Amino acid sequence: MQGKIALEEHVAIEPTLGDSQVFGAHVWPELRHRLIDVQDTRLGEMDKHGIEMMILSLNAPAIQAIHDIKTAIAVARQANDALAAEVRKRPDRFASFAALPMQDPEAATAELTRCVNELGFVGALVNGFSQISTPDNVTYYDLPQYRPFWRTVEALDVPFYLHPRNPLPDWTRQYEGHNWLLGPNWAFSAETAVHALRLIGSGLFDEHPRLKIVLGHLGEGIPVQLWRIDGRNGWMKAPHKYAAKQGVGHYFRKHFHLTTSGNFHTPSLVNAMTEMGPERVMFSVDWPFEDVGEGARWFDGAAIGEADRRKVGRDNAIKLFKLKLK
Ligand code: GRE
Ligand code: ZN
Repeated sequence: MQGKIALEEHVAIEPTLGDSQVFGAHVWPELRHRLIDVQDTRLGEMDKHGIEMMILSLNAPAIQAIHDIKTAIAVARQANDALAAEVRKRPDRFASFAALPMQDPEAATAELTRCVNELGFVGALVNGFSQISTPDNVTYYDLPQYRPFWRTVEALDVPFYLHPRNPLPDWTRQYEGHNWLLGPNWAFSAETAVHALRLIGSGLFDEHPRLKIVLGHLGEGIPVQLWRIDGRNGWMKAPHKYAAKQGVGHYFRKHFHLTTSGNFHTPSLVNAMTEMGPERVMFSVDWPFEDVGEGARWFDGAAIGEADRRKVGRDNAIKLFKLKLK
């Protein structure tokens, strides 16, 4: 399929580049090049595999792991200016998500506003919880201090991409002796799914009914668990005791959009489309950690209808991000 749009596609700047090295130390020269390159190899891969546009974002965990608040604010600004400069060179091929210093909710709100209103960014991509002031102070965005931030996200009418990061070493005892479970194999999804469910359970979406959240990797495992999350031994009639008014599935289907990033498996795609509706699933790769060619070849040949391929490959993203393409 020509004209695809991909939206979990990462770029690193000098201060965040090192964060990705642990995920590909054995192929670092190649991974490093892919992360800092925008207009050369990346654009070539897009041309070769029918991707008209990538929405760029910073690598992970990047800003979220900079516990010094002032530095987090400064590096986010530096990253967003760098992303904006790349988009300016090829606005027909690239758009961008804002990196945000969530360590300071007011600064994050101001930076998102600047990025959307002045730089033309189409949303935000945040790498999970933030470490604030000290490395072990882990903060999730369902907490009350983030409500003014969410009010602004809603008012700006831009989607918020909740992207994975690893849990901190202090919080990973269940993985002891099984480091292979960390990162994209498992822990990224487990961590991100819990964060998304925390947002739901906190009542955030009752307070802000127009928020739009994007999850990668076909929903970080949540779609296959939706029935069970709300089911809970139905005959016992034990309702959720949480702050939200409705069941989890209600909010997930109303406020969340999923991408195929790093999850090129047709049964999982079909399941996501079945649970969410084909309007809420969008093609993505997860460059540079995944290959554009592999993702594109899989998607182009996946056994889904052509009308759905068009929606997932292109039209849903144009609508959600209000992209101005010819
Ligand atoms: C990602 O961005 O999803 C990612 C990383 C590091 C390794 C693998 C991966 O940030 O999918
Ligand atoms: Zn990613």
